[in-house]
Amino acid sequence: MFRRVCMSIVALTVVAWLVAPATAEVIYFDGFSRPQSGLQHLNGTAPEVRSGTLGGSSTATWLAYAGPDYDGAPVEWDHSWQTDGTQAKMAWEGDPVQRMAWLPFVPQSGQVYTYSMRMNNTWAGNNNWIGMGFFKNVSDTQTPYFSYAAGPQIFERPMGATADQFSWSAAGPTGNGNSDNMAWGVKGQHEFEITLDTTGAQWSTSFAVDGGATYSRSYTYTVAEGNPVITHIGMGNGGGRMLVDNFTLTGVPEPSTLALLATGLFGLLAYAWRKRR
Ligand SMILES: [Ca+2]
Repeated sequence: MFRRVCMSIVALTVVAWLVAPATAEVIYFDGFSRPQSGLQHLNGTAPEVRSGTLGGSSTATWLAYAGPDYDGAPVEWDHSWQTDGTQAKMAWEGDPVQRMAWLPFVPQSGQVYTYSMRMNNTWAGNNNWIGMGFFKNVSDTQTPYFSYAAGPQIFERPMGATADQFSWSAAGPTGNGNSDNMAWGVKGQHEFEITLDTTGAQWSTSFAVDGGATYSRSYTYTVAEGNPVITHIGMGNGGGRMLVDNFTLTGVPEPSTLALLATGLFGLLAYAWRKRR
């Protein structure tokens, strides 16, 4: 009888595991809904969700800086980004310096990560771009703004014939924001998404703006390029100003993790049943 019940539980667990779709786990979320009045610095504050799983940190706080200025002025931590209670915005202090905001993140293998956010470039000057992506070597002495050598990133910039004409382009080892990697659209609020698939030996990444309706690209890192080294995810500008909301990083745990959980659950059930008996 005991064996039969156990076998039934095992069978049900396996079936449930096979049938249930792998669900995305929220690693980070920030809707920038802070209990505050007026503007406050983003730097040093915690995102609304910081699960501490799948490569995120349970103690993560935002790192935000302005600069270094093109003239070599030092990095200014904490002046570059603010929250207004509902969204985050870039503080504007006159100079078109880089203003970045990051959270720590080291991707694990065997995952499918999705990094998404709503962004609005509110500054339409020539080539004043904004963007988001995966980065490495973030510290107070190294300020790696958007660089093709880092992880996958996506940009929006007004470089068209008119101020309302915007472009989107993706960057990675093989996509450097060149014209063949670009799409044109109109200024305004858009939904951005980058996926990073680490399930294969060679990682792959894809980009979508407005669910792919406005922009869509993907590629796989070659053996020669190697997979990117990533220590943070972030957002920022190269002269533009931006409003952002619904910053989200999710991961889908690999099946072996779920199988382990299922095995543990089965063990507990069997133990409870036996004790009851
Ligand atoms: Ca919000």
